[in-house]
Amino acid sequence: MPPLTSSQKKSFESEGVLVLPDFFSQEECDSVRNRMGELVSEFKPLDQGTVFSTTEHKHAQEDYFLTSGDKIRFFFEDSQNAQEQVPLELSLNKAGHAMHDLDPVFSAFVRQPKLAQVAADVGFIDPLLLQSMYIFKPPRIGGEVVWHTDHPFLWTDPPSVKGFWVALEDATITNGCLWCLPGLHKEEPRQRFQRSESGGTEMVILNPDPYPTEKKIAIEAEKGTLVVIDGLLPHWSGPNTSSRSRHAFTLHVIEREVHYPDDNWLQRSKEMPLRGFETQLLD
Ligand SMILES: O=C(O)CCC(=O)C(=O)O
Repeated sequence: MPPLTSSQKKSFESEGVLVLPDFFSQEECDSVRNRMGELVSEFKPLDQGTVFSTTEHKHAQEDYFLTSGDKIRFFFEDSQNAQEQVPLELSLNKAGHAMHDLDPVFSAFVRQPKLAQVAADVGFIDPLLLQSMYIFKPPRIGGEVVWHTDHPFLWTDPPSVKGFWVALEDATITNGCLWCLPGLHKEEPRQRFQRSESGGTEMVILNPDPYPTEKKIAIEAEKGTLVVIDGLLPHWSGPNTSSRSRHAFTLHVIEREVHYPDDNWLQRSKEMPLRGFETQLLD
């Protein structure tokens, strides 16, 4: 996999999104899918489950979510019978947020020269791997992910976060693929998600205007496709109304030499500092 071409780099700068089909092999995708299957089978839901919903936000006040930045935790879909589905992965919304540091299979998946090279090509100087999520988007109950940008959730001064989203299964309009608003990453952030004095979190609205979603484009992506998303690019995914799941993995990366505020929701313990790609570049 060669480094990005100059036209791909220019396109990412102007659009805020870059789609790279066949970036990961079918086997690489299956390695993380199978590993997640094992992690799910070890999970004891009755003790720990919590619902993750971008429309309801109840999770955002719960300790189980707020302390998950350096753990592997599971979050259910917000559906009446979600926790009774068999097998369990048919009820899960996502797992997060540190598979890439805690699990050897996920660590090997992200710490590959080809991914480190793309990160360098889209501008990272000294990248830190902040957050990983495995998104299940199960058939019929997989929920909408509302329009948002990633910077408000993973705030740095100056903004530096970028998302590396991987289709682990074919993502189509019917099973809830990503959509985005190309070019809008040049606008100022409209909100900031931060820890509140009460011990929970709050969404501070900086600009209440809705995004001009009539300009949205669908990112239908075959298994193995990498989608690089600027931290200020508005994106969305619809509910999965189909009979097929839409598994995806996403890694959020920030620059080391920026300010990472203490009131960001995602905080690591001192024993588990953020790490980089720790691999050679392709050049
Ligand atoms: O996979 C999805 O549906 C949403 C992913 C997302 O919002 C992200 O990776 O930042």
